[in-house]
Amino acid sequence: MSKILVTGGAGFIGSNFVHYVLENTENTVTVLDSLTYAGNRASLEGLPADRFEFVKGDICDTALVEELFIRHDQVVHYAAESHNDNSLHDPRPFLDTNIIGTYTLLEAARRHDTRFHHISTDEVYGDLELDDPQRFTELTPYNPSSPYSSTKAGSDLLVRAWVRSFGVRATISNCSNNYGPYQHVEKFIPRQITNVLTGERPKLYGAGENVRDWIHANDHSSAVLAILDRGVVGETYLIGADGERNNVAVVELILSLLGQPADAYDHVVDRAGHDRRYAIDSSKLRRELGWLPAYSNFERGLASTIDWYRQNESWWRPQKAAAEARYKQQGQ
Ligand code: NAD
Ligand code: TDX
Repeated sequence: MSKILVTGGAGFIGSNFVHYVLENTENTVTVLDSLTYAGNRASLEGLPADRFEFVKGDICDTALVEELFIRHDQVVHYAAESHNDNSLHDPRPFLDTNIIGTYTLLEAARRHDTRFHHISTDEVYGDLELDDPQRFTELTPYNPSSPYSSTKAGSDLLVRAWVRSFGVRATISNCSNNYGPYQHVEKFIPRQITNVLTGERPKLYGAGENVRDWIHANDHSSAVLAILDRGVVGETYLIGADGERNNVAVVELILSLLGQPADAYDHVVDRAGHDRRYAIDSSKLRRELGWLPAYSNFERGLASTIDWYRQNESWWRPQKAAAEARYKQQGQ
């Protein structure tokens, strides 16, 4: 049994991980989260009080981080500024949280010899052409495109340096695009679902040909647990579920699942520097740690995600107007 500290546990993937750990293991969990616009305490409601604690605070706060590392065996680090579009308009918080925040945690892991798992993204590898037969592997060179992905790449490199220089017991995972419950409505899939639910049309950037490799958040969580249990310190593992789809196809599926005509969407201004395609080869994780995704049917996973947004309007409603106001300013 472990005491796990989860940074960013009030965000989308972190909160899914916390639910997953408490449902599937006997471990206890403490969440450290500063509750930025992306963090939501309501994502952590109903958890067992004897195995779950919430601490509101910043990962850049050295004294608070020190106090928390003293009483935990393992740290899983999800906290980040995570949205590419925001990073194009105001990069500074991305440097503070993704770089300085990760540095602050690594120094504590070094002082306390804490097992540390760093959550990262496939975006550190840049993008692929639509017709490239290759997918990203652990050996693909780093080539990030946006302020967001460059700060994530920087944080990965800090972790690698702290492993090599100071012997920190860390692993890294780089995962593809997640979908599922508790995702902020600024992101692609929840934005389109909640647009339709509020009588608006989905908004596709540019032609909508860009490809993302979708994985359900629960499959991301099971992979992270496998790495915490059986991963080799110093190693990087790519996480993906062979879910490549272009954005038009995803919007058409959302429209059809919600009973709307397949062409009831708008094209809007494209994202600056928009990555064409991400695709993950997760064979190392499957081969070495025996991991397999459970959600092999994207349409079924998307349908249950749509149901969740239908049934949890009180969770997403308060975010919706502000997120759309930001997009409107950007012509998106
Ligand atoms: P999110 O934006 O939904 O959640 C981020 C959480 O971190 C929020 O709860 C926020 O309050 C918290 N946070 C931000 N700055 C903080 C700080 N300084 N101190 C403490 N807490 C802070 O993000 P997400 O989509 O859940 O992503 C989580 C992690 O997974 C990120 O590291 C991201 O890079 C990575 N990732 C995301 C995806 C994806 O598809 N969303 C894919 C691969 C990797
Ligand atoms: O309204 C939209 N219309 C649209 O066409 C939005 C919000 C997005 N898009 C496109 C842009 C991308 O091609 O959809 C795709 C997905 O967009 P996002 O949800 O913003 O995700 P992405 O930029 O791919 O990054 C996500 O996956 C990798 C997460 O936000 C990152 O945190 C993670 O690292």
